[in-house]
Amino acid sequence: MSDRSQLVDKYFRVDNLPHIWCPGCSHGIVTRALTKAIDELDLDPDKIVIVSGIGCSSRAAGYLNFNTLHTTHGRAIAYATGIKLANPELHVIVITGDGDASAIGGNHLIHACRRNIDLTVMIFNNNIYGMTGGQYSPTTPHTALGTTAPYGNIDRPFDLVRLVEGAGATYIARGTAYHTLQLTGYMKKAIAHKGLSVVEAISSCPTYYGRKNRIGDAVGMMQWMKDTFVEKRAYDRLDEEKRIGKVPFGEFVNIQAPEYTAVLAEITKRVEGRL
Ligand SMILES: Cc1ncc(C[n+]2csc(CCOP(=O)(O)OP(=O)(O)O)c2C)c(N)n1
Ligand code: SF4
Repeated sequence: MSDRSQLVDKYFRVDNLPHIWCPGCSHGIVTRALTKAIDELDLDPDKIVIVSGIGCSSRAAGYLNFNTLHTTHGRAIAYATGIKLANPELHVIVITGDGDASAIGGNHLIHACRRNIDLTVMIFNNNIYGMTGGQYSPTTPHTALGTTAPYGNIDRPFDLVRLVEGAGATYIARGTAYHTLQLTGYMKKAIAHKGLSVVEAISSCPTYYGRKNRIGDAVGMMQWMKDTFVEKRAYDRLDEEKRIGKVPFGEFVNIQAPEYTAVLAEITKRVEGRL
């Protein structure tokens, strides 16, 4: 197991640093949690492929020293599906933002869940489009402010956990950049899981989401995560009234179901045997 600085030397392309993230952006914390999970699982880096879309979060792929593919906005899961089908031995991990995954890429997300293909999808959810200047996304809370919602967001947000559960994902967890130990644990289980796994990592964008919604700077946003997100077991014990303004984090789904590439290999074997 590696310590903090060893993780950077071992898993980051130090030549590509410094990164572009704003001071206080927690995408870096989430990215580090991912490398820690990979380290603790002791996986062969050559067998890992990181695929990202477009957004501040998706820039993580450029900093990580694995096989990486920085693709187009919303299409990371489509590329990842192709990679996994071509070489099912690989651990294919998608890094995507809330906008990338659930707006332009929403259809890819739900259909990958439905197929239960063995991909791990890490959604860095900062509740806003960071890269393009703070427009509201499908996870921006109702009434929250964004550059395109100056009077408050009139849309109702997706609950990503419930969305992917409904679509058929077989491992689902929500963690936060504040509760990093737990987040790393969920990432480990997601990567080790056979089937479509999703980890929603609550991240913070102090530059747009924090500033526009007067949550504050980096420290203010950490405090907000600490105050808002409650471990599922504790949340489940709360009275209805005390749940107001709180969001549960933890593991929501962990089930086994036939995995897409395995089913495809089985069918291929059967068909070829008949030829
Ligand atoms: C086809 C296409 N449409 C729009 C864009 C512009 N664009 C780039 S990143 C982005 C949003 C990113 O937001 P999110 O996925 O939430 O990631 P964040 O930057 O917040 O980490 C958009 C709309 C694009 N690059 N390509
Ligand atoms: S704009 Fe927001 S999401 Fe993008 S790097 Fe800055 S703080 Fe992070």
